[in-house]
Amino acid sequence: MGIPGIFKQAGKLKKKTDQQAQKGEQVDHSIFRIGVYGHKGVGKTVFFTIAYMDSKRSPDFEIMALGETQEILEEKYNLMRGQGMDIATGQKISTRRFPPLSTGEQKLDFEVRTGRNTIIPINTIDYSGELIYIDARGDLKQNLIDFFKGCECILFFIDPDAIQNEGERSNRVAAFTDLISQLSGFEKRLKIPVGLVVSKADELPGFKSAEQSILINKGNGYIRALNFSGFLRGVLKQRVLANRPDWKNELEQMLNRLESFFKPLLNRTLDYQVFFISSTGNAPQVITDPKGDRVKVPPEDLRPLGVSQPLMWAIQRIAAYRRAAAFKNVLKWTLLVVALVVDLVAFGQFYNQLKVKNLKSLVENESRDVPGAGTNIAKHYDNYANNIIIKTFFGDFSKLAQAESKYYRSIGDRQTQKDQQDKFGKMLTEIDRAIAGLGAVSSDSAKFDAAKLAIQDQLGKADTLANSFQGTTKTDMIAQINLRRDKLKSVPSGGAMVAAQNLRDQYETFRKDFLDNLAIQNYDYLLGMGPDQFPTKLKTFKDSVLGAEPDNTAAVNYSHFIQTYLNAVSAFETGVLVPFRVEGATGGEGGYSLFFNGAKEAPEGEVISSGTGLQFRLPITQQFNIDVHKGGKPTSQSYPVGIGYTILKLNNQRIKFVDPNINIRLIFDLERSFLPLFKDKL
Ligand SMILES: Nc1nc2c(ncn2[C@@H]2O[C@H](COP(=O)(O)OP(=O)(O)OP(=O)(O)O)[C@@H](O)[C@H]2O)c(=O)[nH]1
Ligand SMILES: [Mg+2]
Repeated sequence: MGIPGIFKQAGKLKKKTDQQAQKGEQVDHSIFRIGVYGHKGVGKTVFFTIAYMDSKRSPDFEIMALGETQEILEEKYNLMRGQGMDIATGQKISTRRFPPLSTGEQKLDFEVRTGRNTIIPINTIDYSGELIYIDARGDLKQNLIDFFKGCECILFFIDPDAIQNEGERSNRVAAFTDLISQLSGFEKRLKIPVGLVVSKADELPGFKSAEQSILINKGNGYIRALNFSGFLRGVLKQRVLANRPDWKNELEQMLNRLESFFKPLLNRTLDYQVFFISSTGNAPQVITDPKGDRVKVPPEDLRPLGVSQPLMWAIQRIAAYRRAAAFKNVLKWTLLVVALVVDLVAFGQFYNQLKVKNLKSLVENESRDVPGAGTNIAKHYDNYANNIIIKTFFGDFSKLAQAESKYYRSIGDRQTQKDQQDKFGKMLTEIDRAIAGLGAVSSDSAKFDAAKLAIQDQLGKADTLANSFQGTTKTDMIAQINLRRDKLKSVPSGGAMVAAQNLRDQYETFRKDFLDNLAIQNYDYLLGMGPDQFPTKLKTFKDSVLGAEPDNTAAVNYSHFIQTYLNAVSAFETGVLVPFRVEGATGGEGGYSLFFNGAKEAPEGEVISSGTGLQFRLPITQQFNIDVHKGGKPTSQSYPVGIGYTILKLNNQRIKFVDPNINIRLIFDLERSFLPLFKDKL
């Protein structure tokens, strides 16, 4: 049939309806009119054929074809199964083929048995999809539109190719939007259910089973009332998708592409559904026909998926509408309630949007550099998440916000803590620098004191910061601060430093005096009690100068050294036994003895060469002589020993007390007695 033929046939159909009306025949309202709206090649004819044939296998949903419909569909099915007949030659065709593209319109009459014995008559038409392109010629298209206007449910078919192809998609969107607006007229609400049917779903990699045929599952009907993003979220979080992540992703992508299809629906009706069906189940095969052309043929194993779903749904929805229409008032109220719910939801969304906007600006206004920003941001999220309306009606949003809050709280804390620790580190560096810089201003006591005050102030701030931490971090920080505090304490003020230098100088003078006199073994001076002698001078310095500064650590230390020295001197005053030994000088003779002539306290006795254990008590309080005897008889050698400490001078060269004639030496063990007492004391 060429184009004119199509017009002729369409004209006939129109005329028939007109005639029926003229004759006063009642249009049978008990018939369910279901419109399958689909562009060329979308799979309408194959769908009708397969839905019909496949229903024969289903126990509770059977489609019976009436009159010529049966013939038409069975012929097509046979063709698909490879049992067709070439119309031209009358020969059997044993290769499987898809039915040819439709021409014109073909009325299809069915009876559907649902459940046990409910029989529902159904009317629809199959037609060439050419007819519905938006720029198709006038009256035929109008005829189709008239048919659709009489329908109680529309199934809009679209195939994956058209969804993927942007140009084709917008074509379909335009047709769909046009259809919806024609159906709803001036009224905003669409009064019939509309199903969006994605045909040839076998072309979608994630589509595997009939379970995936229905988009909005039982119990999730509310998502139809949401705006598109809410709808999308609602769809994707359905339980059936939980274990099909691939399908979920694919679905998300596809629904996003289909967004424009939902827009006209979302505003006009709550009664819609989306289906994914495949009439062939398995993908079609491509073969080379006898003429050498590549043709697509049905797979050998036809396993239709979900094909009965759109029809079952259409029947259920129409039945529900009819029941509702029987109670017009009820319907009115239902619609009102539905409208109210929609409005409420809309209001809720508006409220939520405001809240989200507010939240966004609050979060954006938080300066990230400020410590605690993370916590503040988390608080904003918390406030939003805990808003009772958001919590009740926008649970998803609330949960998301809670998650954000948790994230920011952790980041916030971590970030703040790190920032604060860095800050603390910098403070310490600053304090150390300032303490080190005190020396430079020590001569100017005003500046010095000011600088010290500033450091104390910084230490106070560091304290505050440290106290904002907890646990070991805090303990460590406080220990660090205390170290600096001690350091600061030990830095004397400007004046104090000068004084300290003075004190050090004076003490050093004393030390030098001591060392000088020790070098010349001026023991009378070092140990003597006279006013000009060393211990007296030392004591005066200690009492009058050092004693005046009991808080000065250096002064206290000097006093302590001086006191030990003076204690040692007192020990000498009461007498210290200094051991000495007599050795025969190299090549010397034996048989000598020493006599301490006139010495009360000096030990007496025979001194043999290398004898040990003899002692002198120092200081020596009376004059005496050491006489040398040989063979028990005095020789002419006699050595005078003076009062005081002069005897110690014997040690001047270690062997001072040597008589070269008799070759003995008298060795005072000053190393062990005197020097340990005084040396290094000062
Ligand atoms: N992959 C796949 N391809 C299909 C399926 N159904 C139909 N097709 C392919 O789509 C082509 C067109 O299918 P038809 O049912 O004739 O399409 P139509 O909507 O009736 O097209 P018009 O009659 O021109 O409006 C077929 O020849 C097949 O190649 C299906 O379930 N899966
Ligand atoms: Mg067709």
